[in-house]
Amino acid sequence: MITKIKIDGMSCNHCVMAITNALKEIDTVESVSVSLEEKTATITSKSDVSLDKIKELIEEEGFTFSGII
Ligand SMILES: [Cu+2]
Repeated sequence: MITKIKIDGMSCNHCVMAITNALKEIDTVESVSVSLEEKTATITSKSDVSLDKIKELIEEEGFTFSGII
């Protein structure tokens, strides 16, 4: 399944990599595509991913989870 979320606070490719790597830590996640321009992350996973977990990982990296698109 595909989950697309909005993230605020990214300013460069380092931010993109930090979020990509953080979200890939989730067991069921197969791939993550982050867009700096759109301020989004598209998460492909084998099954449902926990939004609470996504939010927690993003906030641990210092960014803001701004909901599902
Ligand atoms: Cu950055």
